[in-house]
Amino acid sequence: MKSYEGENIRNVALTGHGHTGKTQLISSLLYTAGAANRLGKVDDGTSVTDYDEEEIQRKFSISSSLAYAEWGKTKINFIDTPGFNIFLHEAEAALVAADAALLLVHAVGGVEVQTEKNWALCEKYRLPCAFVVNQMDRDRASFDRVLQALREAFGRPVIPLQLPWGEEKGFHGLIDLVRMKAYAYDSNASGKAKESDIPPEMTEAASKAHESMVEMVAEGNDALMEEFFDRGTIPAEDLIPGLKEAIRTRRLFPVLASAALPNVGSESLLNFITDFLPSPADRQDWEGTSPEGKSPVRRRSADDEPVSVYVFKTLADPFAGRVSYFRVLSGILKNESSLVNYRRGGVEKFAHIGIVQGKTQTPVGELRAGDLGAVAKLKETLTGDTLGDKSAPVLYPQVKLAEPAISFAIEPRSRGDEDKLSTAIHRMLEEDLLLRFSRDAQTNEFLLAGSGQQHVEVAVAKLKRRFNVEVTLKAPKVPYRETIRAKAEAQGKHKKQTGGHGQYGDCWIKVEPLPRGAGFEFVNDIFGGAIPRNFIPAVEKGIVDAASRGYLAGYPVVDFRVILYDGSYHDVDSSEIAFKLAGSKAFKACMEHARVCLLEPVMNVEITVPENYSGDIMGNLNSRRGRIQGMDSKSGSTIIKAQAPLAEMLSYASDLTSMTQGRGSYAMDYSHYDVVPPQISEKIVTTAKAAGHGKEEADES
Ligand SMILES: Nc1nc2c(ncn2[C@@H]2O[C@H](COP(=O)(O)OP(=O)(O)O)[C@@H](O)[C@H]2O)c(=O)[nH]1
Ligand SMILES: [Mg+2]
Repeated sequence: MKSYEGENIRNVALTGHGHTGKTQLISSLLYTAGAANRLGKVDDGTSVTDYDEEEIQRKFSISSSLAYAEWGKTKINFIDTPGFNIFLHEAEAALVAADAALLLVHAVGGVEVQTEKNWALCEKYRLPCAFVVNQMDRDRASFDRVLQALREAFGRPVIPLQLPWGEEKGFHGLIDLVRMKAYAYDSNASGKAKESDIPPEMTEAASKAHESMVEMVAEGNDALMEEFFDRGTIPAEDLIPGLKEAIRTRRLFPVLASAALPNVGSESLLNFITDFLPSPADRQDWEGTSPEGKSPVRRRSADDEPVSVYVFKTLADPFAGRVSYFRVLSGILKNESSLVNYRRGGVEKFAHIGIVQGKTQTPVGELRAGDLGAVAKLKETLTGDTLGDKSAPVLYPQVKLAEPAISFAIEPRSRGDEDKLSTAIHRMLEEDLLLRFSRDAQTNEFLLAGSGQQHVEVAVAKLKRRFNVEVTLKAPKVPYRETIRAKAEAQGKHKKQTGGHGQYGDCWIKVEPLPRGAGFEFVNDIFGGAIPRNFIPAVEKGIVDAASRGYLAGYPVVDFRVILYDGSYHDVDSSEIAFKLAGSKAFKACMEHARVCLLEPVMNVEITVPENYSGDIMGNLNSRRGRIQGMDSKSGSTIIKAQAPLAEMLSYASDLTSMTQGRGSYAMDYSHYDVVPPQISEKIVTTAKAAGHGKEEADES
């Protein structure tokens, strides 16, 4: 394929609630544009972007994937994203690659929980966005009702650029409100249309919608407003640039209609993407810093800048190894070039760069600023890394994702599985930034944490299918943590005189609480060599190890600072191990006075139930230590927003089903960690101690 210049590229992410048809729509668009020689279908497992076996089997997208089509002079890169709550982090990580989003909305279901979440993500990343009301061919589909709901949710700047022609099964075409023409689609799912004048029965509705759209475009643009007042309308050649600008600056959010499966609307949508959505060249400069983070560095998305790329996705392929998906943020990336990884320091060779059509990669000679591609076998590069020209250092900020919400113990089925587990899991962690793997220091169980039960289940299924490692998933656990609420200081001294060589390590440390989410900080405040410099990392290691084993109930201690300020050593007897043990002892001694408490994850919960259940649901939330944050009603349903501790929500799925006879639904994601109330904390600590956790553990020294 020829190499496309930024101006002629569109990077479009398809986002939206699960099952709105994102994956199907991409397959249909590719077919219409001639980029695929048959119409791939999600339902047959033949779509282009749901190619992973887990996706084919479950019939929904789990990770983001790429596809492309050439349409006129333009290359369109599609980024398919998963719509389900528990995989939203995947969608978010991939948005960096996009210059605009198509937010799909179900023509029957309308605005759903993930519609709002994806809208919020577009807002967060300042992504221009258009709504596509898909599945217009379904029974009870209604463009008007969905438009109404979109306006209620997102306001007046939501404007239709098309009207559907025909309803439900009879939906066969579109009225284009910019060009004021009608397009009747082939019934053979080619996605191609015949242009004609607007049919008489639709002229009135079309004129009305056209006028209000023109008015909205003119509203934010003085020159257009004048023209509109003078002539009562704006000709298409002036309207198009005005509309384009309004979309780019997020002043207007167009609404389009489609039916991906019978392939009605594809040609119009491809035209919309090329004519109205911004190209990489239209975007603001990328803002990064120098690698050490001190001074700002800006790069234009242009070929004449030094090359820099950002890795937005990593795939762990059992055969090809690690595959990195990237966007060229600036400059031209040539095949076979070597770039510096400015996050990690090493040099990486980009041998065999390629463009990505679902699971297939096609080698290319170069990729220009704004384009997307992939490369296999980078040595140490992971998602979120910046790589660039060795003479032009830059580091772009990483997308900061949420924390895992739930953790499960997993047990290898056999000895063979246990041996392979750690390697396989570590490759999966590279691919999915929200998965966490650890080992419970007391029980020795392997723990796998993720955004929700299904997230962890999918990970376990992938382990088996891709890496041939079988594990059993045990009951969920709440990933409690511990933290301190007071400053403390103490000495840790390890001294032993047994026979020949003795052991001697001695340190004094202070501990201080840090704000939630700050993690761990170590400050070396030793003056005059009270502890030789080479032993200081050992002290830190001893503290980190002890903190990971917890103090109260065996959960990692977080959000605190340690200041190492004094100590002593012995010329012969001091060793790394002795200082490590001293560090660990000092930490434990500090904990006795630092008012240690338990932290628990608190979740955002959004529950949708028929109105008459809302009283029961709220009462029940109260009994789960929930805090109601807001209520909304929408066409007979009540939407309750609340925050509740994860520990109280583990069985919510089945409880909600029985409370509402299956008519309620909910979505939940991680919000923050909060202190566990004393009585509850006491019980957790007692149970943990009975299981052999916590401070009663035998001192290893
Ligand atoms: N009738 C009809 N079904 C569709 C349409 N688009 C998608 N579907 C079906 O809706 C389901 C979900 O589609 P999919 O593309 O996986 O949705 P995604 O989760 O948004 O990617 C599949 O069974 C599709 O065949 C459409 O326009 N009309
Ligand atoms: Mg999908």
